[in-house]
Amino acid sequence: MRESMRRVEVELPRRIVVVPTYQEREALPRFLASFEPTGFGALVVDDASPDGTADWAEAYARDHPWLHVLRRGGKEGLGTAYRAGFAWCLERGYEVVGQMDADLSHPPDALAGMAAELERGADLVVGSRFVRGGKTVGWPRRRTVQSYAALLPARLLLRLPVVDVTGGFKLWRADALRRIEVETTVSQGYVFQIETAHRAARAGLRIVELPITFREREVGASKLSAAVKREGIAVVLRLARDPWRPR
Ligand SMILES: Nc1nc2c(ncn2[C@@H]2O[C@H](COP(=O)(O)OP(=O)(O)O)[C@@H](O)[C@H]2O)c(=O)[nH]1
Ligand SMILES: [Mg+2]
Repeated sequence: MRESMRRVEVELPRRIVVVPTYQEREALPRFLASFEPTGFGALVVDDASPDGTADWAEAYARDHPWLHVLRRGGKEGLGTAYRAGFAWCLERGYEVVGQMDADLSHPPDALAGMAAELERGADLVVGSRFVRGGKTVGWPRRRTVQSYAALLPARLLLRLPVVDVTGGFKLWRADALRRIEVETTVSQGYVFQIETAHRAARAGLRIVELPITFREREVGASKLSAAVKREGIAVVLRLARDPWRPR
């Protein structure tokens, strides 16, 4: 058989991490370089970033078959990006689906230990800033106070067993995402993290938190806005009144 006719079967990883991006053209190349050795696949979900994040990612994906890019029409919010990304991964039969920020805040080398917890029987593993051994680097005190101000009332009102309920570094067993019916979550923005933690707890999933070191971004800017915070309060209050019930 001629070389050119031989089809090369590339075994794609059955584990993938969803990486939402908005205006991350500067951070993404560095993130992907540090991510590649993990052996996980990555799905970049970009909301038409004007800085050309998606164009760059698509070009990079041509030589990096473990990378996929989902382009969306406009900035619709972190929660909607995750819903679209999770649907993409579940349709394609991935067994483990994760979440990570593109700004190098979450350490890729923690993924192996998180995956080991799934193999030991966890349904959801949270890379946690706020359990013993976890920490945040580069956060002004104001940001720590803000984070606790969001996290503590949400934890109390919803009786969440997770400490780092607002964090965005997680690995899910694909079946666990199906159990929580992630496609029917309602959050547009960052409160998606709390909504999914709430559903995970209500569904009785086995949740493990592992300590991580979170580093505040050195390039690009945070997308956390006042509207996102307002939606956070509204959704938490709604969930407290009318919690989701597993089928
Ligand atoms: N696709 C998409 N990604 C978003 C959106 N908002 C934030 N992100 C991404 O979500 C991740 C976390 O956002 P970031 O601004 O770092 O939030 P912070 O760490 O809380 O300051 C980053 O990778 C952002 O690019 C959005 O509306 N759509
Ligand atoms: Mg960030």
